[in-house]
Amino acid sequence: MTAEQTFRIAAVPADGVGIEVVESGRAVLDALAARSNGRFAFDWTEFPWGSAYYAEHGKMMADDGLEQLKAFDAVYFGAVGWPTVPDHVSLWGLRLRICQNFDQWANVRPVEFLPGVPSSLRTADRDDLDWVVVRENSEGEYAGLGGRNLAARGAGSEVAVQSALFTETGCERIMRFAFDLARTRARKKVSSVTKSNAQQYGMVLWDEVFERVAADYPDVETESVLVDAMAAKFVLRPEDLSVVVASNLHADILSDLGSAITGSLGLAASANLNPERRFPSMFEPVHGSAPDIAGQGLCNPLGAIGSAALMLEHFGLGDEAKTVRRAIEATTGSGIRTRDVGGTSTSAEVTDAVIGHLDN
Ligand code: GGG
Repeated sequence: MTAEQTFRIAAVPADGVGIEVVESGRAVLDALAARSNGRFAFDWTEFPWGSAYYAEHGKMMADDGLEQLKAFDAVYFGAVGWPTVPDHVSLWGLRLRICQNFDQWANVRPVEFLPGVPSSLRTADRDDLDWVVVRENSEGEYAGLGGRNLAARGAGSEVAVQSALFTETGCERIMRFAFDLARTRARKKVSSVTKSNAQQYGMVLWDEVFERVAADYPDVETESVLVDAMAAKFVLRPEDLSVVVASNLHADILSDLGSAITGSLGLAASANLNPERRFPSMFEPVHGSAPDIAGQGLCNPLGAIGSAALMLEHFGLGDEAKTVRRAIEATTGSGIRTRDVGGTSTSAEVTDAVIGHLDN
């Protein structure tokens, strides 16, 4: 049967547990398509890029890899990083290469409490919190600017400079994205994060743009918080958060903190969006490749499955995204959980349970 709509997805599992969780996410999406009575289908192409590819070819992806990916509606990514390749080489050679070349400037990272998942922050009146970290994903501290005076290497006097790039355009677009997102949520609030007391150029520009953009959204509550205070707030007053917008580095750290305090990094989903849709967007769990548990069937596939739900939303399949999220909640709520969230289930058992709950 030919489907009414077929979405072409490039799967890039890459390294370690990325391989397992991408398999889980694909299984869930294929099960969903099989239940759609021909309304939609997914056409997958898998790319073998990553650290194993590097060992054979001396590069993390094919030279024409970006050209190949352009033909797809989305990229579904696993995780990058393996002990045989320096981390900065693997990250820049694959994940950041895709994000930056496809101008995926908005990284959306929802943080939420899931039923049955133990969290020390859970109390009777704080049981179903959720907030979203919006990460500036194209510049800031990860702009790749700087250098080392390698001539001094080994002499004990080497100097390295790593600059952060903040442009008014980059700041403004991510802030408008955050404000527009806040308008869709029950609590219309944007918290902006900086370290502008100590970093007096880029971060002060960020603060000034935030103030200017906020004036266009009088219906949205705002606050500006220093990153150290925001880290404390994540732990002490998460109920005060709705949308948190931060630079590449700050949001990278805060979103990991958010997922850890709601139970596990393995639960966290993310979308790297090119909002203009000139290039494919990329969907991936927040976690890395976890070499210590890779290949053992122990990793938590829910971050990757949640990322697949974000991809469904991107395809305009909002109801189906809700179905997947409900199935995730039903799974954790019924006690089917991997080790990282206090359970004993394998990755395959969790994946099967999610698929089993798609019909409910
Ligand atoms: N699936 C996400 C992933 O592989 N992350 C590896 C990593 O080190 N990322 C750094 C970053 O998020 O910029």
